[in-house]
Amino acid sequence: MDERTRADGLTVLVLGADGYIGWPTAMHLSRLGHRVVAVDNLSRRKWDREGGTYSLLPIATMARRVSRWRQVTGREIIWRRADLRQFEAVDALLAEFRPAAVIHFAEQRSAPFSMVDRAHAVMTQVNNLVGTLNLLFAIRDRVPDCHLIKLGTMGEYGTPNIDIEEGYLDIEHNGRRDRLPFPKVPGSFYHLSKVHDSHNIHFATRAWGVRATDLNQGVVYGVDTEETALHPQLSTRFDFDSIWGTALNRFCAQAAVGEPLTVYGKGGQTRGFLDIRDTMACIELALDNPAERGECRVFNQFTEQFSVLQLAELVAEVRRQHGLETEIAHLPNPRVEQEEHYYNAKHQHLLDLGLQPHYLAATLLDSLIQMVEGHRDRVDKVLLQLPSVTWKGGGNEVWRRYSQGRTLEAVEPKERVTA
Ligand code: NAD
Ligand code: USQ
Repeated sequence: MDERTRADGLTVLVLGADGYIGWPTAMHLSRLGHRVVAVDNLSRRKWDREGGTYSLLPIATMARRVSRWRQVTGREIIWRRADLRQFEAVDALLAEFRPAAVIHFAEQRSAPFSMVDRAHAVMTQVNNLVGTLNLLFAIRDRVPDCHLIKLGTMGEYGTPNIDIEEGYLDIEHNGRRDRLPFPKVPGSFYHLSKVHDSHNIHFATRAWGVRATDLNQGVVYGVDTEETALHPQLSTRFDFDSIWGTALNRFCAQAAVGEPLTVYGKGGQTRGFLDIRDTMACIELALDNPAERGECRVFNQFTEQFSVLQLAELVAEVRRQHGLETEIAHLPNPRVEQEEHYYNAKHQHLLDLGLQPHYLAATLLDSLIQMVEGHRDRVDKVLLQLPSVTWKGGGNEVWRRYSQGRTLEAVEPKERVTA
């Protein structure tokens, strides 16, 4: 038995368990001795097919993942395909498993995807808001004591010219004082969906006494956790295209194949970041220290902040140590965002609970670049280039024409995805 296994394992639903963070979390909690129910509607694989995108690391099907997990560790992860937009499905899951905690990752999480056109904006907000609302009602009626751990995002705050607090701000206005939700000015219809979710969750805690932890997470990087490293069929995704790939993933992939690093605009856009191993640790800390009944706790979940240009320079420096020069290109910014701004976001609560961060190291960047090099035959350079999805809409027809002509099967044989 693993030395960290708990005797008092909880029943935990992991929603969005087929995703980049959801799958490692399901395994991590299973290894800790929790009874894990992994839930997903596989929409992300469908969105990949829609846009001709794919994970650089081959990912196994959920059925194969859970059977490999059982074979490697002797542990069970219960797998259920369900769509959070269908209330009956959510209600049935909570009635059947009566979880002590629900960890909710199951949303459309790409800012560019939400900005393709009206249909994608509507789909993103319906998917995210309806799923979370269904969950809140099912918790109220089936498991009122259950702890909801919801993944929000640091991008909910935007880039205000004041320090960003953890969820709430003490305000004095016209001689009166109050503690109110921090004002939010997000930068895409996706990020807005998270703000709307946060308001709905906050209301449910006040109205019904739901316990909630809203984790405003920064950009996550890395693919190796103790559990994903156990077997190639336990790998998680690595996205590198302009719709799903985050800037750091893209820079690592671009460096690996000798393409210029695509910094949008000046590159002064500053964000919070954390290692995927710290995401696991934060979820564990939230689970072990639940919110009170009626409490809507907000933790800013990141460990360091970097500007986009700093990240590009870090990647270029790692290559330089191998004697390789990397070009940093400043491309026209397809997004509407500040390219130079003040940024100082607090992130103390998780440290107070005991988080011990893994800071971004050159060795980790090097290993990510080497991982891409090991799969360079799977890198489609077109996906590395400047996106045709723009925040103002102009180029989005091009994206649609491009994506319609491509399928996942066209860029890689099906058996490699599901192997
Ligand atoms: P992902 O796209 O890899 O995974 C999300 C999963 O949710 C997918 O497998 C998808 O099929 C599933 N899903 C979506 N809608 C669903 C629905 N209606 N019913 C059931 N399943 C559904 O995303 P990720 O990178 O793992 O992110 C997980 C969560 O963390 C998201 O909520 C995201 O907003 C948040 N987050 C991610 C990052 C990051 O850097 N990846 C940073 C901050 C916050
Ligand atoms: N950027 C580049 N070059 C690229 C790609 C992006 O300069 O090739 C820039 C963007 O313009 C932006 C910054 O990098 O200023 C971050 O973009 P990103 O694509 O790395 O991340 P973002 O769109 O913010 O979204 C990601 C996840 C999302 C999560 C969010 C956390 O996809 O699910 O919510 O990070 S946060 O940024 O804190 O909101």
